[in-house]
Amino acid sequence: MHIVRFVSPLTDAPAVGVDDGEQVVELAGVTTVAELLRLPVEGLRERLAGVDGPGHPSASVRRLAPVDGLMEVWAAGVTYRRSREARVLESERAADVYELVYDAERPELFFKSVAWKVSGDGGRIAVRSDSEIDVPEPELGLVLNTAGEIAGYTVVDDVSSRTIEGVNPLYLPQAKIYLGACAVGPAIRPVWEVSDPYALDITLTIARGGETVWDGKASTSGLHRRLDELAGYLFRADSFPDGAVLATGTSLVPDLPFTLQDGDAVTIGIAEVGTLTTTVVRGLEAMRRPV
Ligand code: DO4
Ligand code: MG
Repeated sequence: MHIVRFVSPLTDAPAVGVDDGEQVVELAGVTTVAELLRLPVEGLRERLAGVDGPGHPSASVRRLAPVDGLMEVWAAGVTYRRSREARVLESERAADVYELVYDAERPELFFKSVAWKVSGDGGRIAVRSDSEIDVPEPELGLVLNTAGEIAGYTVVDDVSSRTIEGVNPLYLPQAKIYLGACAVGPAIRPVWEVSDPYALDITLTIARGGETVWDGKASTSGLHRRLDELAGYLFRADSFPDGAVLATGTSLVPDLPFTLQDGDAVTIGIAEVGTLTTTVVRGLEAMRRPV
């Protein structure tokens, strides 16, 4: 079962429902994911338990990113050995900051996106026009309720400019936060349905003109941190009245000088969680253009 945010065929407005793979049943009286994240995990489980049809055929609904209201997207960094190695290589002068943070007690956490800027499944992601090397970062996303409990899991793409981050780590916000840099979806898998979040396969495929130009596979078993530790640091000194999504870092980084190009199709799969597909555009104007 997945919690989905979608365009209701009845009202043409965003709605929230439960998808069992065959049909999506709208949740009566609930219009945002944020409302569900104000419930404790047990309350959410009870709220979803009795949901029953009739619904809309699952294949026919247009999914939206499962992020709304005052929800924020945050991300953890250098949580896998591969991320540490790739950043040490791309960094022009400050390679040791990545080695230090990998081993430090306090994790690296950074702000990624407000809700309205997040792209969903079937949407667009962007590479900046002032960057030459850009990559998707496929990451397991923790969906955290207002109490900081893990309520579910989703797929996050922490799209990043390696050019800008590589010049100076203080440029990280410009490398990581811009229109088109964050995609989340296609839905949320409730926490109680995922048996072992430390044993999930993650795949990344980048296709160009119908041909695969990069693909790779990893597993959350390589994660160097505990998930509740990452969530705990995020909630230590901050408040999230509508909950948050916390991306847990990447372990799939194409070797230099691979870069995303305009028109590439990026597909990220996480076992038991879902598959998120987006298309790359180049530059702000292309990202702003109506679909
Ligand atoms: O330290 C920079 C960002 C790292 C990151 O985004 C990741 O490891 O996924
Ligand atoms: Mg990342």
